[in-house]
Amino acid sequence: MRILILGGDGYLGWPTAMHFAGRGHEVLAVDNYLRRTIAQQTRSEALMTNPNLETRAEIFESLTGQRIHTRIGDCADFHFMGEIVREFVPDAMVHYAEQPSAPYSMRGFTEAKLTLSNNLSATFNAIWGVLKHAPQCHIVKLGTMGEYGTPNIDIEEGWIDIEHNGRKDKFLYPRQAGSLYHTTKVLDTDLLWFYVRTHGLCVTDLMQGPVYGISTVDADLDERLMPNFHYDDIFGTVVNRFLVQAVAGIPLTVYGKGEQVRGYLNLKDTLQCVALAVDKPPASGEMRILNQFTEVFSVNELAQRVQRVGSGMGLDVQVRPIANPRKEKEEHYYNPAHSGLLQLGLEPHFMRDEVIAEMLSQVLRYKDQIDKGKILPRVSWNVPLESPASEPILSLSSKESGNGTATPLRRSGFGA
Ligand code: USQ
Repeated sequence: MRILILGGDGYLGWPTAMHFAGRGHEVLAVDNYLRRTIAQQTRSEALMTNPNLETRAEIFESLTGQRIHTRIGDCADFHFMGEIVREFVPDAMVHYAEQPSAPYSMRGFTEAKLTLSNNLSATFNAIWGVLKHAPQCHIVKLGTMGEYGTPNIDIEEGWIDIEHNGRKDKFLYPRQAGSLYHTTKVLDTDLLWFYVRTHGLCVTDLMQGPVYGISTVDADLDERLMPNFHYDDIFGTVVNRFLVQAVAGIPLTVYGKGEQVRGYLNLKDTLQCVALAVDKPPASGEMRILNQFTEVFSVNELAQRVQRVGSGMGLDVQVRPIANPRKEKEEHYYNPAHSGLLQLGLEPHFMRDEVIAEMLSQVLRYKDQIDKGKILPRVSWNVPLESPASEPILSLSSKESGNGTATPLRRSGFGA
């Protein structure tokens, strides 16, 4: 198949590109390095240095003989997006090309606007690229479990049957996201559903939980092929952050009461899920929504697991709850359905102690590269309105480098 990967330089996009190329597909990976730019501007660079997309593709080809085509450009620009789809005519398009950080989206007006316009424009352009140039193409869109929020009822897989005044109908499951980033994913879903209804697009919307891990079959070939492993407060997801904190001897940063429950999955399972979605598409005119995670944990459970396994490896792992910089329920009901991907054939890699130990061992190799100033939260959900609209994204002064155990970094619109 011809598979177009939007956001092919990302934590998930790059391993996905290698995964499909390794299975013999013709792959085109597209990216504009937005995440790299934001990471530099907010001092949130990944733990390992990752060569750029073109170089990684060359390294991958030299090691495996398999080619990944690359193009650098902005999916939010329809001139670029339309040309890409017209030239490549994909059978499937995997869409990751979004600003993926909830904290970044809550930092202030500039960041909120960038997140909204980038994410919605990329999705809109992807839809129109397909409508105009590749109408048979299956769009596999990465959504998020965060679209649903944490309602006090069971979460269904995308849809809910409602009976009202004696009549029944089926609707998108109610969405109530907890950050502007997550809200852009809700809006993406609505856009896709609109074009499925009106133009018969073929869409899979994957509602993914937080992903963890560094290792994939292809990334393990050479460290230059590793995914971008972030541990900072902006791009790092909670499990990856806890692994790095455990290795660096920084108390694990449980936010608030730590009873927030989410559905998690190993990076290897993201690859499986996306491949299953591509291999087994829905019918044209169908919007298939699948909840993409393998097991649920509270933040406290995650911290305890990392502490137990890390201590067993001789690490000094402490857990220290800190004030929650986010607005989210810290104790809540959580029971999301997730049978769709299992039915398609997903074989989960669960977060067993050996898996945590293996990830800690990998991070230990990069211990000297950990910047302890990147750990504490710098963005609060309470203060973004104070951030002046014209303020540049960020230039931290050297005195804000921090030591990882001091007071969180503070400045107007960027406090904790
Ligand atoms: N948390 C802590 N301590 C930390 C970091 C996070 O307690 O040091 C907590 C958060 O408050 C939250 C939970 O851990 O309750 C998950 O946070 P996260 O940062 O791992 O995940 P989130 O910001 O929700 O976003 C991540 C990805 C996003 C994806 C989402 C799936 O960055 O792209 O959409 O996971 S989900 O969370 O299911 O919406």
